[in-house]
Amino acid sequence: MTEIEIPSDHPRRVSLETRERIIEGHQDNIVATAGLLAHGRGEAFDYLIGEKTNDQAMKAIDAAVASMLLADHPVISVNGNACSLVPEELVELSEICGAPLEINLFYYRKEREDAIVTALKKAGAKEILGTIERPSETIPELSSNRRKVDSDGIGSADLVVVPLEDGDRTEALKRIGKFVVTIDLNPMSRTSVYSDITIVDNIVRAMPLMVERSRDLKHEPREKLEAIVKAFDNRKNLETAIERIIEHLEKQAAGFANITKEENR
Ligand code: PTJ
Repeated sequence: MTEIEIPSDHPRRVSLETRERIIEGHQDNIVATAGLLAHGRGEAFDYLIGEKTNDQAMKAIDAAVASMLLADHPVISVNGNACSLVPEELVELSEICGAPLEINLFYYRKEREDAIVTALKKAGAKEILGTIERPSETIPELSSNRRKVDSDGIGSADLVVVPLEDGDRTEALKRIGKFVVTIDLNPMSRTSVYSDITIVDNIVRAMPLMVERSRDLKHEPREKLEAIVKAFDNRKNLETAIERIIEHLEKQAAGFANITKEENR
């Protein structure tokens, strides 16, 4: 149940509504308590990027979607935060790209798994991998609960989408040869740095755009998709993402400088 009614003209309406969704997700067992903190960190970075999807994030979205469409066995890893914020989009993207959804939790509890299954089914998911009764295997050299993966999902995937992920598993997935795509507002996180493609944007904006672009790109020839992925360099992508933050902050600082000049007149 929503705790507050947010006025439609509130300047921070979208951010507050997103926050409410995370709180509700926590009350419903979908989001881990640490997920509330992770969301707050995300909010802070979103402020720094100007709460808008920039040109660089759009390039990363295209490369991510093209790589998913090219993959033999892409899989989308779902955690509590992603499920609470964008359940319908996860299902849509999964269907368009033929990428099954796999629940993979850092803070595993059976109640959380059940709550996420219910939310994904409500959003239209027909098949959900990664649940306790499914055949599983372990990612070597990873101590967290995330090491347990579905044998028909992440276990045999060539590409894994890991939105809002912790660094350890991204590194472990890379070690076993997976192509990793992530969505992370922090361009300096270990996940951002280890991934092959990092979309530096809020998942609530990036996911609907990924759905839209996957619908468009699905009809493009393989060569065009391959060219998009080949032209993408994640190091440069992250450098540009940080430059965009600096540009945004410089604009903000210039705005304050002008106000001060006006006041001193
Ligand atoms: O549901 P579980 O048990 O699997 O746990 C999920 C969390 C998110 C708690 C777990 O993966 C975790 O602890 O992640 P971290 O290490 O806090 O990393 C999450 C990353 O996601 C951080 O770099 C945040 O800046 C980023 N982030 C948070 N909210 C958003 C985001 N990125 C994009 N969109 C967001 N809305």
